[in-house]
Amino acid sequence: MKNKSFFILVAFCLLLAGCTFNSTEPTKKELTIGFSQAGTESNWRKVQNQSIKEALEKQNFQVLHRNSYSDPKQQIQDVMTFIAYQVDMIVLSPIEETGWDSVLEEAKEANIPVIIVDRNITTEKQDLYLTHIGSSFKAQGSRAGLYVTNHYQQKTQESIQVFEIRGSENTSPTRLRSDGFLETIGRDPRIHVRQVITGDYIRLKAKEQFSKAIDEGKLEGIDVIYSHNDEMTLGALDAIKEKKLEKNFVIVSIDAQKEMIDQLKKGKVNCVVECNPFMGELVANTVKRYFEKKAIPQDIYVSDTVFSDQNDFSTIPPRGY
Ligand code: GYE
Repeated sequence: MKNKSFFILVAFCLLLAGCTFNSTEPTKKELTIGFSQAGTESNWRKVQNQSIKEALEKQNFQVLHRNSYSDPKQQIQDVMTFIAYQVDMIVLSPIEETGWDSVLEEAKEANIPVIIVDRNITTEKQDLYLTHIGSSFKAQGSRAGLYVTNHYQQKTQESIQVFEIRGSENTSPTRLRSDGFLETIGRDPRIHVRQVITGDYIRLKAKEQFSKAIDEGKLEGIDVIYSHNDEMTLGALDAIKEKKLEKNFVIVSIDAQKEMIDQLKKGKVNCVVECNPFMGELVANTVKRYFEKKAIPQDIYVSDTVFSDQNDFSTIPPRGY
C-alpha cells in the first residue's frame, strides 16, 4: 500500500514536470510569423514568395500571409494587421524603400521583431528591424555594367549609347541596380546612358513604354539595352518584334527566369545577371536563430551568379521558374 502511494506520487510529479516543461518552452507551432509580401509582378516574385512560405512552414512556424499586390498603402495596412494580431515576428518583403518609420516604431513598441527580405528599406533609426536578407543589388548592377565594358573593350567604336529600363521608383533594387551599373560603365568614358524609361518591373508596362520610345525615335543610335528585370526585358523584346525594329542590340537583363535563359540560348540577349529568389531557408533559419536567442548578422546576402554569351550554356542549371 505504502509502495503504491509512493508510485502515484512519483507519477504525479512526473506529470507536473511535463506540464511545466510544455508551458516554459512553447513548440514552434505556437509561434506565428506575419509574412507581408510585396506583390505578384513577376515569376521571380512568385517563386520567392513560395520559397519563404514553404521554408517557414517546414520549420513548423504558423504563417499568416498577406500580399499587398504592389500597393504600398495596403502593405502598411498589412503590417498594422500583424501588429494587431500580436504575431511573434514580422517578415517583411517591402515594395518601397521609404515610408516605414512610423509603422515599424509601432511594431517595436508592441515588441514584435521585424526581418526585412529581398528589397531593403531606409529608416531614420537602425534598430527598427533585426536584419536584411537578400541580394546585393549594387553588385548586380555592377555585373551588368561589367558585361557591357568587357563587350566593348576590344572594339574601336567611339561612343556607346545605353537605353535603361528601370524598375519601380522608390525601391532599393532600382536605385542600386542603376548606381552599380553607372559606377562600372563610368570606367569607360565612351559609354553613356542616353535614354531611361520606367517599367515598374512589369512586362506589359515596359512593352508600352518601350513601344512609345520606338515611335518617338528614341532607339536611334542606341547600342545597349539594360533592363532591371527579365519581365521588362521580355516586354521590350515583344515591342521590338511588334514594331519590326531591325537592329541588333546588346541586351543585359536581371533575374534569370527560365524564359530569359531561353532567350540567351537563342542569342536574343547577351547577359543575364541572376537574382536568386530561393531565400526561404535563409529566412527560416534566421527566424529560428532569433527564437533560440542566437546571434544574427546585420546583413545576410543571398548568392547570385551571371550567365552570358561567354558561358558554355550546357553548364546553366535548369531554372524551374
Ligand atoms: O528583380 C523583380 C521583382 O525585388 C529584386 O522585384 C526584386 C525584384 C526582382 O519583381 O523581378
